[in-house]
Amino acid sequence: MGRAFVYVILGGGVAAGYAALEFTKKGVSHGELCIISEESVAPYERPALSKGFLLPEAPARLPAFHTCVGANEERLTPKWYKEHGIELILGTRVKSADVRRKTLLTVAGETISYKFLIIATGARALRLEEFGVSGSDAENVCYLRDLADATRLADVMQTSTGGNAVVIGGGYIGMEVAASLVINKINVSMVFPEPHCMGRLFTPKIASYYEEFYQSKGVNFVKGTVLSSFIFDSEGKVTGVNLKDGSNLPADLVVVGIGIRPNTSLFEGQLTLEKGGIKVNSRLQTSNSSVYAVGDVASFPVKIFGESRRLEHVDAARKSARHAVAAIMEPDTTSEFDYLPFFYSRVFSFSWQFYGDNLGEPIYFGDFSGPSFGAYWVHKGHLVGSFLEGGSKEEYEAIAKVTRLKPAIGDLGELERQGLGFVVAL
Ligand code: FAD
Ligand code: NAD
Ligand code: ISD
Repeated sequence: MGRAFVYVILGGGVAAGYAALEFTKKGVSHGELCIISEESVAPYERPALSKGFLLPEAPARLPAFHTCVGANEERLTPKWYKEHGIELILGTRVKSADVRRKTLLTVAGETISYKFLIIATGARALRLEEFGVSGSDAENVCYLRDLADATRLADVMQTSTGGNAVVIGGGYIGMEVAASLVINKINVSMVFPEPHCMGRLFTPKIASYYEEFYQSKGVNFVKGTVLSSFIFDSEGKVTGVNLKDGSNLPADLVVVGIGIRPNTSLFEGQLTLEKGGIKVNSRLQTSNSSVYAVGDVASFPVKIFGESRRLEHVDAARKSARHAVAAIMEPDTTSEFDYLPFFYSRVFSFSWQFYGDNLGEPIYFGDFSGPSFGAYWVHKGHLVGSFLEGGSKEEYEAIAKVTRLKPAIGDLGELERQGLGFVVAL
């Protein structure tokens, strides 16, 4: 049993949706393209799951956040795919791939062949079991990667109002879900090993701004330790957590956000890997010329840094997907992917954006007791990264534009004095 397509997108997440839109813009014909996804719904904007989806009132629900609304583009509903002759093969896990034969084998036993493959398999959430702690399957222990996880989390949250939640991990999921839990009137303790939250991006000074606000909302930070075991009741429900520092915390609900692993396993031994992902060139092409990789799973050359990176953010997924499609459909006129890393988050009424790299010395500006402040990172005499909380559209555009230019900085004190004025003036 088998089907053949010219173009196959493996994975039905953010990158898949943006790739599909780009294929239609480049004139793909009906019946040429399919998306194979383990998920049972058409591609959607994953960022909504830790934000709008968890609101107590008028929460976001599909079809409202199908791609590509996150980039103010058309909303690609199942009807849209049908109208454009794009086959959505949903609820279907691919269990093996043969890049030499150009085939994928699904769990149901179907062979799907392609001329061009775009790997958009994203990543999976790391499990506590991988750190030697068992109990992730308990009914009130939640992870957050896909719609099924978010639906379960929202259900458990509803039955935990007024109770206690323990959030394991102080990264993006930890911070965004903790804010949602507070908004849902649940008491929150956050447990993570680092000395401050968002250790991959924030400096201690930036982190303390957000931590102080979370504390004012009742959040209890337990830093420098990790979970050692769960405490269960007689029915297998978690009632608390034991920590490595010897303390324990009560829990009606546990949310785990301890990082991800890219879904590369189908291609290990067949394609070149790098930095935990699938290595691609500046056309998003893997070591096999018929196979492209985009989004969280791809390690691609970031020209501005002069090295390859694997980025786990939605803007990179959207743009790498579009670029790969352009490289496939218009190979002669598509230039190399020249991407400026962009990360953002929204929690409570905060909203920040970051561009570039957080390397070198941070130079702070603005009012750290007020609604808008930021930082530049200066490395080897050049501005390489910019962070801004509470900026206007124009200010965010300005920090992005200037960061891309990597301007030489002779006088750090002058940069500090000019603050946001430095980028607005350029
Ligand atoms: P994904 O969107 O993860 O899609 C991968 C798809 O592949 C899934 O549909 C999966 O089921 C499918 N798949 C995997 N293996 C197989 C297989 N073998 N067979 C079939 N299908 C398969 N980034 C930001 O920049 N800002 C945010 O605010 C933000 N919020 C986020 C909130 C949450 C809750 C999460 C989980 C992530 C968030 N991110 C955010 C990160 C962002 O969503 C990811 O970077 C982005 O989704 C990556 O897109 P992708 O298409 O590469 O992978
Ligand atoms: P993360 O890498 O942002 O943070 C992981 C956190 O878990 C860190 O604080 C880390 O120290 C901690 N940790 C690691 N091992 C631990 C352990 N054994 N016990 C306790 N803590 C441990 O990952 P995440 O928060 O899980 O997010 C998952 C993915 O979703 C990431 O790719 C992230 O970029 C993405 N995401 C992005 C956004 C955004 O960009 N706004 C929002 C949500 C999710
Ligand atoms: O939080 C988000 C986000 O960043 C998106 O792209 O939600 C989505 C869409 O905006 C949902 O409408």
